[in-house]
Amino acid sequence: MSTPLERWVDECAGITRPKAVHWCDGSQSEYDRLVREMLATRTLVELNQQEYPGCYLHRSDPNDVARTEHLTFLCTRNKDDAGPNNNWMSPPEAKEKVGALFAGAMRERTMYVVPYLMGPVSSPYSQVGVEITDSPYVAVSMRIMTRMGKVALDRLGASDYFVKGLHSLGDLSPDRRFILHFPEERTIWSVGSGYGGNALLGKKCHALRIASWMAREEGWLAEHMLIVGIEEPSGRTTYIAAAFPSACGKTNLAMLVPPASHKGYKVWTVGDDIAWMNPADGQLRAINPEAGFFGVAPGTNSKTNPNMMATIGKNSLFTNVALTPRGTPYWEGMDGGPPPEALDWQGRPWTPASGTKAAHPNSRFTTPAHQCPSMSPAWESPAGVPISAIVFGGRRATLMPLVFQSFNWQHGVFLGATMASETTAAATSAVGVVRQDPMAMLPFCGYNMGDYFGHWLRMGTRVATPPQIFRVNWFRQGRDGSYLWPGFGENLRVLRWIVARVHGEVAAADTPIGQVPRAGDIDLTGIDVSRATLEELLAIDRAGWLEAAAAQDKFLEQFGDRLPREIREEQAALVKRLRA
Ligand code: OXD
Ligand code: MN
Repeated sequence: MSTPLERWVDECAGITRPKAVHWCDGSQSEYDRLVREMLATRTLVELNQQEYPGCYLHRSDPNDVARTEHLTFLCTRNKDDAGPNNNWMSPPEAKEKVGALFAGAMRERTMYVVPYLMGPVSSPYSQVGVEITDSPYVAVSMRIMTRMGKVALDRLGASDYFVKGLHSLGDLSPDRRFILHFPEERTIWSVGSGYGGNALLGKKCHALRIASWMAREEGWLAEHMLIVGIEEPSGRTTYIAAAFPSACGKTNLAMLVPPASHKGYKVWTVGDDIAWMNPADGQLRAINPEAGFFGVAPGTNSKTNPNMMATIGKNSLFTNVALTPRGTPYWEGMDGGPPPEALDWQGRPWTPASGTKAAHPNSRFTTPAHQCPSMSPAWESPAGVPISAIVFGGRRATLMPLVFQSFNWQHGVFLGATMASETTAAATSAVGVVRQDPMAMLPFCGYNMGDYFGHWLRMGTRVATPPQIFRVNWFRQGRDGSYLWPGFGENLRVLRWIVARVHGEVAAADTPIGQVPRAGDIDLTGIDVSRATLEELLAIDRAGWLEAAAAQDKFLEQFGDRLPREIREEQAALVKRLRA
């Protein structure tokens, strides 16, 4: 008797017609063999093995370098369930249109069956998924990003409860690229892209879009958040989950190194991109469903993120970075400045005089989390870590203060729902445009965001001690375009205020937008930030806020009667306070 998984694999093979089917066991020998095969086909290029042991470079198709939000769809029976925040296709139309692209798509290729586990091995919150793919690059990347192979099959047994992901590179043409989600069937279809966010289906597709749907049905939260523990000299550790849009510094914050002025502090990394938070014992407890980091390379160096530099020195895949004559990777902002010559991300000769970027702005590394020196001893804890604070942050050159706190849970949900941020190179659209991005989930929420806000509101009543909610902005600029706040390790000073608030150890000033620190309560010793600059960073520009409120209003109105009354009331109350 075959299992539900075997039957589904047979069904997919019947459609895609691969020349061979390989079931991944997740072993090192299997990984090594796939790497050797990809070196032979030039899908991977070996990096200098003395300096970067076990590291390889992959150059993607130049048209396939970032998430393609306009080609990403929710396929729910009822269009309103996908909401104005998602592109929608009806399931029958999607199956007909995109099914045709899968027909015979693997004829010349091997089909890899990749069972994976999202979450720690023995956690009750972990989930099994299986990705079928014709890309060996995807198969090896999934071994870094998830617990892959036998461990997942053992957990699944003969059950039919797993997320099904079918992926084919197709012909890599954006004209025949679709990333489809069928949350009612817990199924994902992705064709025409090998890019991480489109093709490593455990990540955005499963752990956010499908999981957010499941989370609403089951009473938990699947969020685009890093998770960190802040350990103070007293030994107390406080866990924070923080949502920032793609390429806005989640990874750097998750691996923050306390500045020299902060002896005795430690920042422990639990996760850098996704948090699954479940109510337990009156709190929200978070696990990181991933096992690796898929980080943005440009700007990563030993000042911005020394822990990441230590992590990626071995067993890592680099995608679309430049290659130096020494066989080492290079990207803009790397230590030591640009090499005199290199091959750029497309393999073309490059020098600093070329006037182009050597690495693609969204070039990435894929690297195992356990190699990171700041990994928390609790990062694989089956029960997760207790979350005391939730932080929402965007990239805003103006207006948004360095930090403030919500008045209560409902107001905090409103603060998340009205987040806006400047767009980045992580998706193929204009960069630097302010867009509303609630909870940093606009590209990842697998259902109508009006319902999502309602779900968030309810979650606050499901735990006796819900986390306290904050907004932050590290990216304020002065008139000359320079950053007002030093960021990176110095962000610990802001996290300290958050921790002190959570424990009831510091006061705050009530303002129309929320509770703002008194300038004396953010420690400035040892940094070159004047009291006047800090005051500017914490000031409330009422006229600017009224303008922002109008943009928020327009965004929220799209959700019509799916928008919870509480969010509408918070919006009206904000405007009233600003006008008072
Ligand atoms: C990511 C993203 O890759 O958010 O994490 O785009
Ligand atoms: Mn992300």
